[in-house]
Amino acid sequence: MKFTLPALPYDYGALEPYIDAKTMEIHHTKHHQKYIDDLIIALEKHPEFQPTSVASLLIDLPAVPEDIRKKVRDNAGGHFNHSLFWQIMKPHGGGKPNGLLAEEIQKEFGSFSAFEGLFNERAKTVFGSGWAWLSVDKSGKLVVTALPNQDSPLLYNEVPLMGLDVWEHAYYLKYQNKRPDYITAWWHVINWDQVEENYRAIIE
Ligand code: MN3
Repeated sequence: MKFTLPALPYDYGALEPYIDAKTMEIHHTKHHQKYIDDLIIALEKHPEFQPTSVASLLIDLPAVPEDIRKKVRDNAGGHFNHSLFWQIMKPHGGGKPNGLLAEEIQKEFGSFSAFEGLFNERAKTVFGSGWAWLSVDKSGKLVVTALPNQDSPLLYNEVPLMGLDVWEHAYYLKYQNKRPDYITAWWHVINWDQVEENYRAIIE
């Protein structure tokens, strides 16, 4: 299994003015790359252990050799989470989801704006570094959660549809301490078609 940095599906400046080009470039080529590098270094200690995918490491973390488990949790998490993050954004994104996902959001949270409010609240109140998530739990229900560090919903038996990185490295250059402004801006770049596709991949 080779772990490599996925190419962004758009240019670094494509999400301007909501997310600036410099932040995107550093985030992708330095931060995401570092998780991959550190994951590879950790796994090199156990050549007998051959994971089939980055997701499999997180879904079955107890199968990972104990002495590298924490490093794998953090760095496979970082790799998986960022790979998803790039996909669920696009230039001229935003708006609202359609189809099945829209129906399910309505059913679970009452309305799209109630869902948005809950998600924003989770994202704002992550203390320190972490992510806000929209995931599907093991009973098939949509859930909004906040998780610390690079913890993936996969660790908790949930499959993420979309996540918002609220580590300072994701917004500090442009927004400094104003995380709520970054969160508000981010809704303009969500790729709802991809989020819907992620949902269909789970339920169909
Ligand atoms: Mn990040």
